Amino acid sequence: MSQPAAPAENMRIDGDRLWDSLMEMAKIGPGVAGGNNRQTLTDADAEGRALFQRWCEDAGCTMGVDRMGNMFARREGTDPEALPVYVGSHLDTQPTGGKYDGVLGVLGGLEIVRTMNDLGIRTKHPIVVTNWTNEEGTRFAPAMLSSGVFAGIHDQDWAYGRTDASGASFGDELERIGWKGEEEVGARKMHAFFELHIEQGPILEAEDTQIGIVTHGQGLWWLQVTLTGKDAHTGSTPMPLRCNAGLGMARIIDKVHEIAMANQPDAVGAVGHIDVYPNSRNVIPGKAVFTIDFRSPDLGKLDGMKAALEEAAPAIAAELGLGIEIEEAGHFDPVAFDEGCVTALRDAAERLGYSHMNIVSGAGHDACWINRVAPTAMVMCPCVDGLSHNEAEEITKDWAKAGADVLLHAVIETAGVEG
Ligand code: HGY
Ligand code: MN
Ligand code: MN
Repeated sequence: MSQPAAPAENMRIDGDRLWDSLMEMAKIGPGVAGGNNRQTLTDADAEGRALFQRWCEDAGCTMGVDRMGNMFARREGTDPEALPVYVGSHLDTQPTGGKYDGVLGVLGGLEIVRTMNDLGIRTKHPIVVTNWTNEEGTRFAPAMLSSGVFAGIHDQDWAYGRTDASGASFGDELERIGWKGEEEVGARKMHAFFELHIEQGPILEAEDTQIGIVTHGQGLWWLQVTLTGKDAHTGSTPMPLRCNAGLGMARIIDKVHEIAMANQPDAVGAVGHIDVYPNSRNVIPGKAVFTIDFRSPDLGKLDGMKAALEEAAPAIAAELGLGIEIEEAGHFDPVAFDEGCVTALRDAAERLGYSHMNIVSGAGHDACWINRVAPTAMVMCPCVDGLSHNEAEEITKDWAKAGADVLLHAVIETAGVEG
């Protein structure tokens, strides 16, 4: 007679329910091409938060909110004194974002609570599902702002003062949408933190692998460069007399690419944010403001790229008669996640029979900061063509289910099942 499957092997989430929740959330803050534009602290963000809170309360959780708007939905454990196991990610999106970046981790966390309710599972440690405010850093730089305040990296008042392109401040916008909570940021202590996230790169799909066990995350530098030249007529100004900030920006952008290519295979560099003033067809730009994004899993390469840029950019500016200012707009060193949490995820994938591989996260995540204050690890699922930060971002229902199944098992194992 065949051995009955170990009870745990049959413990799976409800993939259809998770998918339906993802599709429901995706209706809030729709993009123009099938994805999402639910930027942080907008009315759409507020609407998504309200839906998430309703779902959590329907699942028997109590919601706490801290002074950065971070949301914490708590499912009680049998030992109320035990530090909770946290799961979660972010509900805010890029302006041309996908339906799954961040959202899968938040709603995957809710799904494991719903599944534990269905199965009548009681854990020793409470479980808390989290939505971190402003992970993307696209409206208010830097990325992972609120998990950074929670981890003691950023000062709360400094974060409140961050402004968007219109000059609106983070603090005012958080107040305006009604999600400025009372809790002290960072007062909560964690037994562990797990984040489920789409890979946002091509590796898992190319390797035909269902699960990424994230052992490390690459580090990041965001450098905001301001070049100052002189507005002048594009037609009547002789070439030798020009102070063209747009030309300086173009040469520095090319230099960013050159520096990243000189540090292959483990380095990337690009400029995604560009503002040119006065941005008129027949005016030579007198000012250019742009942000350089360097990343590498190798600390030496990461800091070396920054140093190379800080040497080259002023020389380019001087050659063109431009003023230059370089501001550090975001930074974190490469991250090594907690061995115990990583093993819990890998054992879960093994037990569930999902193909899995170790992977380094190319993108930054809230887990990169929470790793500073609690044992932390991440689990990833593939995404189609490795595409993300694009409205065409896609995953399959099976990939979402596999990731949430692994999250379920790792969290239950870490939280301890009682009775
Ligand atoms: O920039 C990042 O890596 C993240 O998607 N915010
Ligand atoms: Mn994300
Ligand atoms: Mn993102």
